[in-house]
Amino acid sequence: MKRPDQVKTAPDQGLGDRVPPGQFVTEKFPVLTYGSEPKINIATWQIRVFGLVQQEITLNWEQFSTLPWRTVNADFHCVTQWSALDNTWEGVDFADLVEATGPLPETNFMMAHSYGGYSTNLPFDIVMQEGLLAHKQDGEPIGKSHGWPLRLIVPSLYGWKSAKWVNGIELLAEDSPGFWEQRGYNNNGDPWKEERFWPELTR
Ligand SMILES: Nc1nc2c(c(=O)[nH]1)N[C@H]1C(S)=C(S)[C@@H](COP(=O)(O)O)O[C@H]1N2
Ligand SMILES: [Mo]
Repeated sequence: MKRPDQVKTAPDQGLGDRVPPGQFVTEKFPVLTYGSEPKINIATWQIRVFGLVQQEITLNWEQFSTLPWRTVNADFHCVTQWSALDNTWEGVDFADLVEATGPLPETNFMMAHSYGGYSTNLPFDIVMQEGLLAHKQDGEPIGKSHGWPLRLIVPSLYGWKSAKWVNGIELLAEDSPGFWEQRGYNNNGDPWKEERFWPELTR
């Protein structure tokens, strides 16, 4: 892995403290998918919220679309060092969907599950605060390769925490590593602290 002091960083690009250390700004929004892209039929699409809840819920697309929508403007930072600035996302507040289930007080973590088997773990308070279940990007339905019809967006963490094709939210008391977190990615993934890989891999 390149060390941060060997790569061109944000200050060279005149963006000041807008871009985390070791990142390059890209104009386009690249696709980053491990494995093949799941094929999703909107007629059978579902999202399920389960685990430490009073009342588990499963919604189809029609039911999901009746929830209140909001728009979020955010930057996106991938651990492979590209950052895409000023993305507009529209969708449902993660907290609105999850509060409908009555999360139990011992919920400290969550796992996002996706069509195709991808997963990523997150601290519950961060996602409740800023998580968006996004259906549109820059005014258009999210592209099929970018997670259509629904992806999680958690702007303050590296992109791998923003699960595409999300179909499950599992509330947990104990943390447990998701797909990339089991394969060498840092458990937390804060781009401002460059929490890219397991500490023992970057030493
Ligand atoms: N289901 C799923 N979600 C995923 C991934 C993936 O491979 N599968 N890749 C992650 C990574 S590493 C990044 S940087 C972003 C990339 O999103 P994009 O392909 O829309 O740029 O999605 C994240 N979410
Ligand atoms: Mo990524």
